[in-house]
Amino acid sequence: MKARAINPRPRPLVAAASVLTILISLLIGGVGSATADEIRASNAHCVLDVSLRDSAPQCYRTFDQAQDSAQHHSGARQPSNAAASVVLAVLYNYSNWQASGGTLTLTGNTGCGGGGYWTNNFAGGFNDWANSVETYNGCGIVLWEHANLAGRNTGYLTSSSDLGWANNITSSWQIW
Ligand SMILES: [Ca+2]
Repeated sequence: MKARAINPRPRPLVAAASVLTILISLLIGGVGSATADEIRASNAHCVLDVSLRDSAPQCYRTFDQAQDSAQHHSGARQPSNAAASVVLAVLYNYSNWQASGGTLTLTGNTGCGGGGYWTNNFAGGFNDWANSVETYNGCGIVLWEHANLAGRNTGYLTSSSDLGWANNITSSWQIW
């Protein structure tokens, strides 16, 4: 179900700020366009640091560029004070981990298994979007049908080539 139906009155200033941040990220990353819908349509490869409060996805044209950024291998894009990050999970728009439809890489400041735990709603471009997932660094993920961990959930997944009933309908997640 669309997040809009769950939360019929989103805070417009927050939404506008998110779109602006995504726009800036896209310009820096070189993908080009602006809105969450355009991120979706462009099959962008985005990285979100879930350990930072209110962080926005950084988006790139290619999966390799996104992974370089996620693992801080790409010096040119890294702020000098950036902390090391680890990949927690990669979500794919398509089944079978096909990156061509766009990806969302979730990173944190530590892996799982040592108490790492995160939860969030999917940003606009990634709501009702994921079809497959792979997790890393001791993590697993639970995907929920609605925002704020509501509705049905997938159970704890470390890897799934096809989310089945949950394809294109999940709106929030937990990782630990
Ligand atoms: Ca999809």
